[in-house]
Amino acid sequence: MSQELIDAMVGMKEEEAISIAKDLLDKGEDPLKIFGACRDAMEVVGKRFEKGEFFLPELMMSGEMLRQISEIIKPLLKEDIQSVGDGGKVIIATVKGDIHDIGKDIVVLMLDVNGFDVLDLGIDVPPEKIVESIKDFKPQVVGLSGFLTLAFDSMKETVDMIEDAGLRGNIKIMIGGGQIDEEIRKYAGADAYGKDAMEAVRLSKDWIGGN
Ligand code: B12
Repeated sequence: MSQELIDAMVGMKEEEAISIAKDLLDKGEDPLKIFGACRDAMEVVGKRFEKGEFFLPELMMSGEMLRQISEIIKPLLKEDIQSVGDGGKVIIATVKGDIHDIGKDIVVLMLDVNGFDVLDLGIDVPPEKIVESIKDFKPQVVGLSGFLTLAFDSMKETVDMIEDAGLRGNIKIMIGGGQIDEEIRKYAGADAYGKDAMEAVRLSKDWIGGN
């Protein structure tokens, strides 16, 4: 059934994909598994785009399908998940030059339903804005998202600017997104790399004290 969802998404069959996702939920499928299938579909779409078989409209359509499926899943997660992060503040942003926000939005959603107070700064966020927001919002954790190769430098620039502003000692920085890995974490000088939204929750929970 998950494979059917992947096929529908890769086949750009919007209505079919949404209806399969709804059916899976009705049958009691774990919402996070549905996200997993969506991710696999996006992976295929991305590869086809790379090979020149898909173009921007397909990238946009796949993004739109995932956004709609997230909207359906959201209320169920709110009911399901026990709050763990009371009192924790997290800032999340997609870094400068990058406008991919679907992965970031899932991270925001998962932190939110887990009880964290999340400030979402949006996309293409310059380091200066992140520094200013840290001063105002006073988070314990900052999460930087990016899907493009150019995001690596934006992440490094952001971490450096946080350091230069004298704020680095008070906060933990996690990074994530499509191309991000442990190597990029070292390059950017972040504290941790998270492969998915659950990892973002786990890291925040560990850092803020697991309340
Ligand atoms: C959808 C999509 C788009 C949509 C984005 C819509 C949107 N609102 O986000 C649109 C059409 C706008 C788009 C545009 C472009 N895209 Co695009 N896009 C994708 C695609 C297919 C999927 C990305 C996605 O949303 N995945 C779904 C989510 C759920 O992914 P996920 O990784 O599972 O997310 C989890 C983790 O990453 C993690 N996570 C995410 N953020 C964070 C943060 C923290 C702190 C933590 C801990 C974890 C974490 O948690 C998430 C949830 O579990 C990818 C291919 C791919 N497979 O990644 C290409 C891809 C990222 N795009 C690519 C490109 C080239 C572009 C464009 C430059 C194309 C163009 N010529 O204009 C533009 C860039 C514009 C810009 N300046 O940013 C390339 C990047 C190549 C590179 N090396 O830089 C990719 C890899 C496609 C490819 N294979 O070529 N794109």
